[in-house]
Amino acid sequence: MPQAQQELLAGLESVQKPGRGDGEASDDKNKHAFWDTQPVPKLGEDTSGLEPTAMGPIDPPDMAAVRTEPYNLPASFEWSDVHLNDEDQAKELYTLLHENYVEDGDNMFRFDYSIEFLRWALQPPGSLNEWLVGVRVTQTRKLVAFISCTPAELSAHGTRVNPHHTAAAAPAAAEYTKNYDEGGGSADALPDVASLSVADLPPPPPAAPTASGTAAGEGADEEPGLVEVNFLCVHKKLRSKRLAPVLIKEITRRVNRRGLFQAAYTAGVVLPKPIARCRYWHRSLNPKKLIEVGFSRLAPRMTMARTVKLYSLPDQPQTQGLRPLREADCEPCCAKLNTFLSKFAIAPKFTVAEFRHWILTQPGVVYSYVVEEPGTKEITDMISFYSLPSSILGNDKHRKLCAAYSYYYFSTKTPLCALMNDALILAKRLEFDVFNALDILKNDEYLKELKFGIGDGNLQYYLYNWRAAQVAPGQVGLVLL
Ligand code: MYA
Repeated sequence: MPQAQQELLAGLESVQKPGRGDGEASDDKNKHAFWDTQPVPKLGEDTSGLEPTAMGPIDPPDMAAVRTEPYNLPASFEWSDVHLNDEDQAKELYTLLHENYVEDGDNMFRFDYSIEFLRWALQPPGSLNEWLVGVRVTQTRKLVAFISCTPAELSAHGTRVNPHHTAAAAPAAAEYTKNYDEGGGSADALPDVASLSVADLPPPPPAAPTASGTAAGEGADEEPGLVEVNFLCVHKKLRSKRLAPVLIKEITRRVNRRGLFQAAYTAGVVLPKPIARCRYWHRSLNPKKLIEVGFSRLAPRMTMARTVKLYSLPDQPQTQGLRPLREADCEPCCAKLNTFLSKFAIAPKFTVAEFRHWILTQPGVVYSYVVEEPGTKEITDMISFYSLPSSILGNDKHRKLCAAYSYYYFSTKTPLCALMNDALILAKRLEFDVFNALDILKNDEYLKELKFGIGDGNLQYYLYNWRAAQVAPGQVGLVLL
């Protein structure tokens, strides 16, 4: 790659889960009052060459030890499931995340998940309202913290991530002797409610549209093996008060009560202990805007005109037979996607109902396309990307950065580079400013070739209560939103 282009690409800033971007944790960073009490490998543990027999659950499933009562919150705060089918509650969650969720390291951008996106991400087949865990200020009803999970199926190194637990879910009451402030989880130092901004509080929410504990999405075909945890968020005014460990323990309890003891999640921060450390790459689609908002910078010796030319794309997709994915394609495409993903060490597996939910195009949320063989009508390839804008903080001219993120794909005939080039063209036509991709799956086959620039932080992948050998990014087949 020419030097100027290399410099330009290197200058791309990333909007991603915050990452330290450094290598190994120092001794101090190795101390984790909460995480050191959890069933996860220690940071210092060498998990690079684990034998298959050493992989599996860290703590055996023990339904009798699962606490039946919710963890205690400090006075003035209470648990409150979030019902996304209720417009007001959906808006409240949107606002909490819009104002408090993940920012880049320089606090220039903040993820701005849309309400429709949140419904898509949090209401797949088998989802439960009780797994959309909110914390409200009792007096004002303000939503100030959140954590969520959804059911999924995953294999790690060829083994299903599930301890083959067969006990009935949601068992009868059992005594649980631990209390939440063991293990660094105390949240008793929270500030008084009065210190929260309560000027624009919404009225108390109306009755929930579905009963707590009922499915929030359509029914899953099979019992899930684990959950995927996401959207952990604590209001900025409640930070560093040990509320996050309480949220994590409460969602763990609720998942355990349903008979599940494993989870997958990603974070920009380094915690004990990543199973993979991955990196975002960024492909400019609208370089002028990206430079104006400080997402990228003009490389030395590059003019704006040359930069725009460098990133220009054809108007139309180039692959013959490329068309939007249709409902009727879901069954064969689900099988092909599962086959493709099964080659990765960390591999999700979808039912057809889940495939339909996750992959069928929903404008403004997720976009999917297939290549159909003209003669046989067989689907040979698939690409998809999702829409995750970011708020641009403190810029008068531009308020929103429109980012497309590479999602699931398979390719059996068209070269991946050609497919992804079409994804860029389609994303550009949909007026995205940038196309992001992690270095997972087979993405390193196209990243440099298609002029992606490397981002500036890592995204760590984690498994909860499952010891497994650490893998390279190219062995990860899982995309978390
Ligand atoms: S990743 C996205 C996380 N969200 C954000 O980054 C949004 C902006 N930040 C915030 O809202 C807060 O800073 C958060 C921490 C909420 C992140 N994952 O309450 P604290 C540990 C896990 O005083 P706060 C996503 O959503 C930290 O190391 N732990 O801190 C996936 C420390 O523990 P230790 C984290 O800053 C979430 C403790 O929290 C994270 O006020 C997966 C401090 O607590 C993090 N991203 O709040 C969750 N950040 O002392 C795990 C900090 O030990 C799921 N911490 O170092 C586990 C599986 C559960 C289900 C199991 C089922 C079986």
